Amino acid sequence: MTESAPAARSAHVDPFCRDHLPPRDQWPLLRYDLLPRLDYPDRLNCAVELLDAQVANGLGRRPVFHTAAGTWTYGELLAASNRIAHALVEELGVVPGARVLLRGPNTPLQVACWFAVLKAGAVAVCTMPLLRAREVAYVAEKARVSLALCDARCLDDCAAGFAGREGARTVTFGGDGGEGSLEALMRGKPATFDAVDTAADDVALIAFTSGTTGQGKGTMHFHRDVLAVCDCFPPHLLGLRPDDVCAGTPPIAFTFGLGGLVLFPMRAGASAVLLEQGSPALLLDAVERFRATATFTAPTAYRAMAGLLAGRDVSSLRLCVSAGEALPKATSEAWQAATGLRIVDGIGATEMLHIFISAAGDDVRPGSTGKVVPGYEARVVDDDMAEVPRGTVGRLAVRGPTGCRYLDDAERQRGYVRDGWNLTGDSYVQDADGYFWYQARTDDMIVSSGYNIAGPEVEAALMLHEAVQECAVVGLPDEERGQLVTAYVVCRAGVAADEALAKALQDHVKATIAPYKYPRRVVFVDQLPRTATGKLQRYRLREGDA
Ligand code: 3UK
Repeated sequence: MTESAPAARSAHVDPFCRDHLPPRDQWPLLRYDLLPRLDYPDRLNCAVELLDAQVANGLGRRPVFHTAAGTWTYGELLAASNRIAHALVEELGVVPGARVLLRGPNTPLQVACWFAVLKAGAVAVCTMPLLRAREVAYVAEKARVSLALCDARCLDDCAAGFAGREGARTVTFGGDGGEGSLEALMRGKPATFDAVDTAADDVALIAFTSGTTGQGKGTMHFHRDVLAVCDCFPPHLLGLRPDDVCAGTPPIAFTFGLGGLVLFPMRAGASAVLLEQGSPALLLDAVERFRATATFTAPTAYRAMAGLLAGRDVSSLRLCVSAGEALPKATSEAWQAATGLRIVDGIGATEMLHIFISAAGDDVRPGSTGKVVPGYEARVVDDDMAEVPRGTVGRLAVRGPTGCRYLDDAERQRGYVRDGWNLTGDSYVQDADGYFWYQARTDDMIVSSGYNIAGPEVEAALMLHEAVQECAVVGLPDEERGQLVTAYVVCRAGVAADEALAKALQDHVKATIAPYKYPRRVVFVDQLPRTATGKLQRYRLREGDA
């Protein structure tokens, strides 16, 4: 373990991140000894490793990003990011350690900005395009941001979110390229840049959680962490090759998207399709048009795409990765029936940066998330952190080369990290073969008449019914039972949502899983409340906000 090794000298001139990391004794145990390749040098700039090193490896003329507007090569991405880095340092006063907010749909230029920020030794703070001014203001304040690089199309919320910040400046890109724009500031700058020699444990990015329950939390990740996620899950489960073409819907502000669409393909010398809008239908279009070999999206999107495949050619696909929410067995089977491909499910978290439990190929057991990813350790524990016997429900605890360090939030830090383990807030069962079976978010367990009922299990049963497009199952307060198992159901197009269907769904659940788990109330809705990353907001349903 490198834990006891003295930290390399930080390159940060602006000490904000270092000063707002949690106290060392509240960090998770960071383990680099579980895989030989995690033995990184003390000085490391992950942007150089992912980009400059690949051009040095001879990939300069190879494609890195495909969009409707054309293809960018690794060499073009390198040149653009170097010019932007010059603009940041020489025109915009960015010093190592400064936080730079990035905002916009997934585009090559936004990714070039991301690399430029890291090369300048600064810290990237990406925000979802869906965030509104109030949320931008929250992120900017929490991370003390004074510069934003913003796609011209999202300027309004950014400018409004920055309005009250003294000395704060927003620079746009992707617009008309006029005076003051990023393009104007880049003009004439050299295509080479001496990247700041950061310490492996200098903060590289602050990722905000999507906040299923309230204000997002800022999670801090080091340069080393960015490489670690590239070197654990992808090589062991995906085996990306230079001719792979990744495509997906998540924004790069969601670390699922950052990994799947930028970090993982680039570490492998492969390319990715960047979509400015991420609907299931647009993802299918992209797969066909760019002959994508790998997709990264959420379970609901696979379920929707399975119904849209008629007349489509998705024969280029060889890998489909699902994360963000539990992948219901019904969705996994529907996708396999339609494409012949088994979805690779994986649980990740913003706090952990990326995926730490997964399974691929013949190792997949539908309904299970998989086994611990090489490089990580995972176990199911009780409230005293003792491992529970296999087959018993408990809390998921993980550790490995990445882990939770909240920005300036001692209370939540104590909730997420205990005894050096990260507690993700999920309840799981591990079976005798080492597979992990998702039950529910710890705070989503329904307790009805003394029974513990996992909402997602009831959802999985409902989804086996042909009338159901999507559903969410929560416990609503009930005098008699404590909580009443309540199902919110979105029907497939053309299905009549009536009493008779409600009864049929209840009977179907009773016949599929233990009858006491059936939804005593069924509510038909047009859509379900979701976060910007597509996650169900069960708390809103519990608060009666359907
Ligand atoms: C839930 C899952 C069951 C789980 C994420 C891949 O989702 C990501 O990060 P978030 O911070 O949310 C974390 C929480 O989401 N979850 C995610 N994946 C699964 N539950 N099965 C899954 N496969 O509650 C977890 O604690 O938004 C996912 C990569 C990077 C990510 N940030």
